Amino acid sequence: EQERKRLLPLIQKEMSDKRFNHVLRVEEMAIQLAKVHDVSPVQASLAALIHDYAKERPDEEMIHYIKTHGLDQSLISFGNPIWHGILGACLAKEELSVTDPMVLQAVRLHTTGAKEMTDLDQVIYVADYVELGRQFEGVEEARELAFKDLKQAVAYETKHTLLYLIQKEVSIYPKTLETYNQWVVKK
Ligand code: DGI
Ligand code: FE
Ligand code: FE
Ligand code: FE
Repeated sequence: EQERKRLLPLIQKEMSDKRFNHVLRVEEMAIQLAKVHDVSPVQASLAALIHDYAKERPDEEMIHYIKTHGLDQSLISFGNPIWHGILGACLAKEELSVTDPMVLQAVRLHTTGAKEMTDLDQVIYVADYVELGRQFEGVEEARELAFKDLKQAVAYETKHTLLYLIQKEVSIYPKTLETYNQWVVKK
């Protein structure tokens, strides 16, 4: 696609080779998952390519952006892990002229998930977690679930991310808890 060709160099110059290679692996995984789960591979590719676009911006620049663009000010007490998806969606629109609201939402939610997630949101959330470069205990189970049952893969990722964050005793972003309550808690 033409759009992909336009974006690749713009994305690459924002990040280290290591992160760019992660982005390409997320794209590969997102396209595969999209095909299995009846999601547009074009939207999956685009969202994957821009999902970590803001990840290497300096903290001061991100804080300034949050203060001046009417974003939720409680964001400031978190940090890059929580900022980069939200700002990534904003900056991809402003700087890369990506306009598809579905793609931008998938980028915005890719770290925390949300109570309501479209199939595209789920594909990006999960593809980031199970791309072939990821190595952690349980990644193979998560990968298998990603192809078999996307919703269960979202639940698995949410539960294990939360366990990991709690073990580290770091703050939990409210949206991460909302995702847990919606996707993990048995009803
Ligand atoms: O950007 P990536 O490293 O590819 O992956 P990501 O955007 O999915 O996650 C970035 C980090 O954010 C990851 O280490 C887990 C962390 N994270 C997810 N939810 C929360 C969180 N960190 C905090 N402090 N609070 C959260 O609620
Ligand atoms: Fe990310
Ligand atoms: Fe993720
Ligand atoms: Fe990522």
